[in-house]
This record gives sequence, C-alpha cells and structure tokens, in this order.
Amino acid sequence: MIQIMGAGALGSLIGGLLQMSGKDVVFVARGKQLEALRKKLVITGLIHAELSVKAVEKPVNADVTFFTVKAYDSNVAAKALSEVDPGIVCTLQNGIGVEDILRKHVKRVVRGVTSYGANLADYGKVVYAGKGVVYLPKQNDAEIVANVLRDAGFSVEIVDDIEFRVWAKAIVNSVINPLTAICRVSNGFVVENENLRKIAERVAKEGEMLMRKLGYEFNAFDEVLKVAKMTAKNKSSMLQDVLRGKRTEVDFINGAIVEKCKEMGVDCIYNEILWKIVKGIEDGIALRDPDLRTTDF
Ligand code: KPL
Repeated sequence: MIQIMGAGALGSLIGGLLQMSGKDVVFVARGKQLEALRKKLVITGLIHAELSVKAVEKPVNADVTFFTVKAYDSNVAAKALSEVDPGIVCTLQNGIGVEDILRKHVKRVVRGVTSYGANLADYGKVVYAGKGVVYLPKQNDAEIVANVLRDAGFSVEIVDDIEFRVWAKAIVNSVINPLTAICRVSNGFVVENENLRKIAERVAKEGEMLMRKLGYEFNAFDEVLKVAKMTAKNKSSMLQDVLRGKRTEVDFINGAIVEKCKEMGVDCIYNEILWKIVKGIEDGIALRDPDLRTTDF
C-alpha cells in the first residue's frame, strides 16, 4: 500500500500516477479536497486522466508514505502518522527543516527533492504542469522509494548531496516565490521585468553567499534564471496560496534562510524584507477571514 499524506497538488499528482501504474494508493486529505477526491481525481496538463481513488481523513498503515503536506502542517501530520505504521516516509516538501520535524515522530525518513510541476486547478483537479526529477539520497530505504516511482515513469536520481539539493531548491524558491506572490505575476516575469530582476539578483546573491558558508559552490541567479524560464507560465506555489487565501510556506523558505544567514554571519536583508512582506500578506488574509487559513492534508 502506498499512502499520500497531503493530497494537495504534488501529492495528488504523485498518487494519481502511482495508481495509474497499478499501485494500491490511499490519499489522506481533509475538508473540500477530501470531499472532491471521494468523487474522483482529475489530472490534466501533460496527461488527461479521471481516477476513482481511495480517500480517507486519517492515515493508515502503509509500505511507503509520501509526505507532501504544506511545511507548516508537518508537525501535526507527522504526529498523526506516528499513530499508525506508515512504512518508509519520503518527504518531497518545499522548505528547510521539514525532515527534522518528521524524524521526531517517525523512524524511516527519506528526504527527497523534486522539480515536478503540479498545480491544483480546483479541489480534486490537479494540473500536471511539468516533468522534472525526483532526487533521493543514497540510503537503503531510498532505493525502495526510487523503484516505486520509476515503475510509474518518474525520473529519479539517487544523489550523495541531498542537503545541497534541499538548500539549492529553497534558495531558488526564496527568489521566485515571494516576488510572484507579492506582485501576483507568473514565474517568468520575475526575471523578464527589469525592476523585479534586480531584486531577484540581490536575493539570489544572499543565498549564494550562504551556500558558500555552508561549503557549496552554487550560482544561485543562474539557477533562478533557468527555473524561471522553464516554469515561465506557472504560478508559484506561494502565489497560489495567497490567491486562495491560505497560509504560505515563507517561514520555511525565506524565514529559514534568514535564520541560517544570521547564524553564519551572512547579510540577508533582502530575504528578511521579502519574508516580512509575505507575513504581512498572510496577516491581512487572516484578518479578513481566519477560517481560510486551514489546509487540506
Ligand atoms: O517550486 C516552485 C514553487 O512554485 O514552489 C517553483 C520552482 C518556483 C515552480 O513554480
């Protein structure tokens, strides 16, 4: 049994593709997403599929669990998982520190990173926006996860520098996500527009300096350019959250980068300003409608 803990955009896409490859999949969801999935899961974009899926509110025993809840839901979701036997738990979440939260509650954790693109068009409707890669660390349990994913056609790479990949992804997200969420533009605009591009370069530079302190060579702005061009028409996950009136993952992206920069003595004023502006947007949303801050794992 494969379990999807957090059937949002990425979780639904992974679960849907795994089910289509013949795996027995259960989706753990809440609220309107649970209601919708109980009717069906629709995948559009690169493929078109309508699937009848098994959707439940509470986690169950599984051989492999994909942990794809929003970063800020990690603690509650990991605690819920600890009440069953979730098997190997593979996190593919955005952000820094999520695997540490997970490890407090479950034993067999695999920290992965993915560049697959998925958006939720509506409850129960996921858009498969872009093929990518799933990076997994060199460790025993990761091989099992890799085989599950490869059987369903995912491109998987086993790497010995997963920490680097986690930071690299967070740094790219720290540039694209808040700028798109604040200005309400798609990813490509962040580097096409001269005003935003200048800020993007400065934010990326802070990330690059942090990477150097962590012992990694990483041309952050080159990577931002690459990702922004590849996903030019996409709405970032942070923009989608803001548009849907939901909390964002900014604390685990820019917030975590600021914390690490301060610890390592790296300037981070651009990250700090973006972080605080997005927190201000979240507070404005909460003021208008506190109920909308709930999530859908
Ligand atoms: O990971 C992403 C996100 O939106 O969270 C990027 C790479 C920016 C693609 O949209």
